[in-house]
Amino acid sequence: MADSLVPGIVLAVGGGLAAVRTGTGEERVAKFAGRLDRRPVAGDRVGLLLEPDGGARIDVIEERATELRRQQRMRSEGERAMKEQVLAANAECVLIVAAIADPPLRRGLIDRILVAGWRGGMVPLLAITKRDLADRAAEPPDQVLADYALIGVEGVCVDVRTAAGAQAVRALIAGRTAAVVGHSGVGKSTLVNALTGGGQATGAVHDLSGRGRHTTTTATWLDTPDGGALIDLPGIRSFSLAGIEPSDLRHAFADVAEAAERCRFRDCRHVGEAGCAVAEDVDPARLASYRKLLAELEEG
Ligand SMILES: Nc1nc2c(ncn2[C@@H]2O[C@H](COP(=O)(O)OP(=O)(O)OP(=O)(O)O)[C@@H](O)[C@H]2O)c(=O)[nH]1
Ligand SMILES: [Mg+2]
Ligand SMILES: [Zn+2]
Repeated sequence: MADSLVPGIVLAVGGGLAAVRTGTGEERVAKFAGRLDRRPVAGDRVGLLLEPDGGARIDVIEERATELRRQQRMRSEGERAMKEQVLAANAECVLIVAAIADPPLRRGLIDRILVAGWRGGMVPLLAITKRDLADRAAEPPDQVLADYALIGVEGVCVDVRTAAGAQAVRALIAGRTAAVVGHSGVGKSTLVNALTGGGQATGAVHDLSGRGRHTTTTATWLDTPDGGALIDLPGIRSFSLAGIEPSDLRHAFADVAEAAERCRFRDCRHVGEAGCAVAEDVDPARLASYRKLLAELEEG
């Protein structure tokens, strides 16, 4: 990094500007240098040129240790135009948040984030929220947690609004940096607030003030008191995978891969062949999600 630049971290990006924090803890609003070859995102480590008027300019974006990427459909350029989008940089973990109910839990979405997280170099973690709504759950949360534990994903099921729930999520993250991802309204900001000491308005605040539901619109980096940080992300409705090969699915579907070794036929596609161990041993919800993703990747 050139002598005149100071190191900083990107806290949030919006409207062609970034909120950054310098190594000395000072926060500034920064412009982007014209020569940047990509857009900075929350979590990026950057080299800043500090301007005398209190502004700053991002001159360098350092190589990212991890990246959470997806494809985004471009509204302006017709139905099929897709663009790669980096949601967060340098998080050690991706905390996948899904509610038991309201909105309903979607394994397909969890699996997509899981694949993208592993591919991007992050440790995936699972927080199932709204435990208090268990009587409305389509499937028992313990079953969901057990299925993911089988492939090495640690998880908890909590009511985020309780102290015990927040503590369980805190223990899961264990002082690391985590990008917090999931469908809108599952409780991401609620848990980020609980773990960072608040400061951000959440649904509850807005419900009280009668302004309707609060929705996070910008990825935001927030420190946790235990030395880690959380990147609170806007809710996602869909998650299209970017830069993923079929072979990248093996981590997220280790249960399928393991059973496949016991199929009678070496080239078994697990679609009704005799002696198929996958059909026999793998949870049908897991298998359905795997098939859907595989078909999509093979098509693309
Ligand atoms: N019953 C119940 N409600 C919860 C729980 N966690 C969060 N909520 C409520 O769910 C609503 C949405 O919470 P948020 O934290 O704003 O959700 P979010 O995931 O950040 O939503 P987006 O920013 O739109 O992506 C709020 O009214 C919360 O109070 C929970 O464990 N149980
Ligand atoms: Mg939010
Ligand atoms: Zn098979």
